[in-house]
Amino acid sequence: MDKFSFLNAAHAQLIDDLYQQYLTFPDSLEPSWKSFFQGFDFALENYGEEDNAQPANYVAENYKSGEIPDDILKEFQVVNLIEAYRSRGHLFTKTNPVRERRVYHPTLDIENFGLNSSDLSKVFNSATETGMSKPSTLKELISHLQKIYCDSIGVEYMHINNVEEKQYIRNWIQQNENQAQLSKDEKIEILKKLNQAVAFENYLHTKFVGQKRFSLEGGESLIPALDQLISRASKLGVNEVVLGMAHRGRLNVLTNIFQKSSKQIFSEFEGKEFEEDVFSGDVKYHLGSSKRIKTESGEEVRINLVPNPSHLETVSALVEGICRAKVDQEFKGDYNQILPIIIHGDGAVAGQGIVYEVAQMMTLEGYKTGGTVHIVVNNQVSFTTNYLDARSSTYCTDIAKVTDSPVMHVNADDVEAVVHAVRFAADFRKQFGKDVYIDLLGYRKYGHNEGDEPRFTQPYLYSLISKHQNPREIYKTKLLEDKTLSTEVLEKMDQEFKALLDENFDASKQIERNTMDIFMQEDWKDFPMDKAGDVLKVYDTKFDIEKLKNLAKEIATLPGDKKFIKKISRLFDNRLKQVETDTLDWAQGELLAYASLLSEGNNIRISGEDVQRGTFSHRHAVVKTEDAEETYTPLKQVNENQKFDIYNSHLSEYAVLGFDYGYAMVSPNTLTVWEAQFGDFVNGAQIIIDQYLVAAEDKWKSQNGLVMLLPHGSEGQGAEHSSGRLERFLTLAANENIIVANCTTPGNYFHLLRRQQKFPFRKPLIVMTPKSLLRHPKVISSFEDLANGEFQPILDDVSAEADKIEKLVFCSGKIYYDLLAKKELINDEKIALVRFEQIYPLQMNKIEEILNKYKNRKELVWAQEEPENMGAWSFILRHFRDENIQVISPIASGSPAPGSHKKFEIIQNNIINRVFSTNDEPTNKPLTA
Ligand SMILES: Cc1ncc(C[n+]2csc(CCOP(=O)(O)OP(=O)(O)O)c2C)c(N)n1
Ligand SMILES: [Mg+2]
Repeated sequence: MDKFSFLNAAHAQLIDDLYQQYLTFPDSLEPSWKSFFQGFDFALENYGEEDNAQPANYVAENYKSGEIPDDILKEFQVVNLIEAYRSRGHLFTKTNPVRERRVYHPTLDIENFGLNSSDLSKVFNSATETGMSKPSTLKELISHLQKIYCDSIGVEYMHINNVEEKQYIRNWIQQNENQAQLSKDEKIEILKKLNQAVAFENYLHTKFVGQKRFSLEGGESLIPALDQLISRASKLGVNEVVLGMAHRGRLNVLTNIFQKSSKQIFSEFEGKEFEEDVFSGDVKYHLGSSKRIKTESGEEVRINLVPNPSHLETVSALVEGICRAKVDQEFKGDYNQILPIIIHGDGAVAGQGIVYEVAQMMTLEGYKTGGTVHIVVNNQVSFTTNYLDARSSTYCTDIAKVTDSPVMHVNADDVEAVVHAVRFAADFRKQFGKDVYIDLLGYRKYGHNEGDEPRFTQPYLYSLISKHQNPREIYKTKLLEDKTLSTEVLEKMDQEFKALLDENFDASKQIERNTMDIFMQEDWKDFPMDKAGDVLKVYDTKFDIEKLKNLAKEIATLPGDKKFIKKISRLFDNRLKQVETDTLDWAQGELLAYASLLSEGNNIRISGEDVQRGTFSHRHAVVKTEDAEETYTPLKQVNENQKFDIYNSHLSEYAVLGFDYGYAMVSPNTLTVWEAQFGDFVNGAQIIIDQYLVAAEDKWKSQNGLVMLLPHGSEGQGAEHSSGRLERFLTLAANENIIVANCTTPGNYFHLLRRQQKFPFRKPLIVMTPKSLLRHPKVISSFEDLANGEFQPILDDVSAEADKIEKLVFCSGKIYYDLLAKKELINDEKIALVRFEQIYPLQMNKIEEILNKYKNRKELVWAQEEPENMGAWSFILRHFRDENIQVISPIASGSPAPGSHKKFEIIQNNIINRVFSTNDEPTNKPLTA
């Protein structure tokens, strides 16, 4: 490296400009430039001449003429060295407990900065820039920088663009040379937690040989880390912690942080079932928990571990949603009272895309949570895959760069450094409300699980690991050496904990059956789990008609003192006209459901891509003034005591659905709605649906009232944008785990949404929502329908004379209006069109009644516009095994809809004609276009 490269690169004008900036706002400059000019000022003060007081001139002229005094040049070079420690020091740390780190170039050797060993004893002023109290020798300075930047903690923060944040971090780590300062009591507490972590794993290892537990061994310092993070955060005002983590170390966290009795955990290892047979339960390392604990310093904190599926990283979106719900509802907008913590594996955090989707939520108005502390249990391996095959980025935590978040890479064997790092995380998060990452660099003592042989794939690494002391032994030795504790005290601590485990092991044998620890049970006490069948009961969703009319007028009226674009004014005028003429369209049905629920004391949250306006421009829940783009949200005016929040999300389905599912998980009194742009995009979030939405009640007794709106229906828009994948939801429906609806009237939609909040329990509701029906002249309801009606899962054909009906047609959704148009066109009297407005659970008694009523029918048909292998047909067939029911649909297909509009019309007409055909062609034959 050219020893003067830093100076050579300097462009004279640029330097002058920057110097002026430095003189006015020194903190607005990149730290390297700031240091440069500080060095320059220093040099000027000591060696400069008045008429040459421009840094660029000074450097350029003197460098050219070779007249810069050597001392000044050296000072600049030392400034460069300091900057290099700050920006690259993390590459040269002692953070890997079991193997040598990769070598990065250029190194921090002083020769790379134009310095040499003869400079080591020289005194440099710039040392004071690094927190040293006075100018110091280069040797002292390097030792100081090594401690701050290259010891057990590597700090990455120079990528952050905000100068204030960088300055804060620099000051924080410069105190006490970035080494933990702990009292004797604190050290004992840390050892106690480490002891518990190690002893717990050892115990399971010997008592339940070869059983899967996903041991934390090699990363046990996670336990004191969490303990100290929670204490520090609670001292800073946090009252509640929400933790998301995967398999690794979860049992240890449940026992040693969540105080779940090891007796219960041991009994689960013994295979004791949960008490309630109706729940299928889940493996022990997926269960959640909620507890109130007291920290060492006496603060009470509520801590929650979110139940999670095997799918790595999925839980992180829920953690954020849960925290946000608590901020909105319980902590009245104060983000400092709750702390989200996400624990990742090194493989998962680098590999799973949802990590990025969640990271992007950090400052978004509708999704922020005041900063998340991320801890990566980095055991340098992912199942059998080496880190070099697990990512292209330097660090597994490089996602931190996306949000300008600091990272601390810590040697997990140095538990004091680990504690120091998490304290930093709590402080930084509190100060700036941003994410922080802790990369806990350890190893994995055994295979991926305890039955695996790690030497198949990493024989050399595991030969090193097998000889490596565990972090407890390392810390004990340290405490003995620095005389914090005596051998006797240490042994007593070990024995006490071992005795406790023995006692619990014996007691676990007595347990007959276990009770499941329910996540956030306190929030659900008013919603006891109800038995199957309740969804089909009638719930009173009526609403006073006069009040409803007033609400309708209120939300259709724009403020007179604000100016909106013409189209908006017209749209709202039209809404008022609908109110006057008692012809309410789909949007009014939806908005009035929200307005009435708000006025009854519910909160509402709606989120998804472009939901404020609505993808199809029907909702306009938020409008903007013409000149200033000031927002006006009519529904916010309805009830000042309730929240109506509607947020356009970032372009993510997986994380946002996970977030909103999490939100609803703790918000029974908030109608929480997520809308897909088009129904087919829901498949990007399939993991949330499969692992949580349909299964959480079974696995963890967790209720959730989330509403999913999925625009659905063939309208000739091409192969996509037609399907909310109704068939998938129906395949996943069982034991009333979800409700699936496809309504055809604004009135029924109004009652469907209101019913969500009237149930004495909560169930996810999936609605296939319309597109063209939003403006269809027949898709209107009256105030009477809304105010005095109820949700009707099945709509019989009111125009049909039962005795005349020869063909009974069951259908659902938009196709009904196409069929109706044809029926009216040909004045048909032999066909009855019955709509399934709620497809799951089916209202079988009503259907039976209908089947009996049309006793002269010769044919029973299910008509759908989805291809035969999609839509509801398979589900219908399963439910009408004993009826001779036939299908009329497009033929089975790999894609949900035809590519061209023309083809769509042919197919759609074909189906309609088929339903009304009087010829003898059997209707069970698939139709081709
Ligand atoms: C989405 C997903 N893909 C694959 C798996 C299977 N799997 C379970 S653990 C694991 C390795 C995880 O590695 P890492 O994140 O480093 O965590 P560790 O087990 O090392 O603690 C894999 C691939 C999974 N659980 N989830
Ligand atoms: Mg790993």
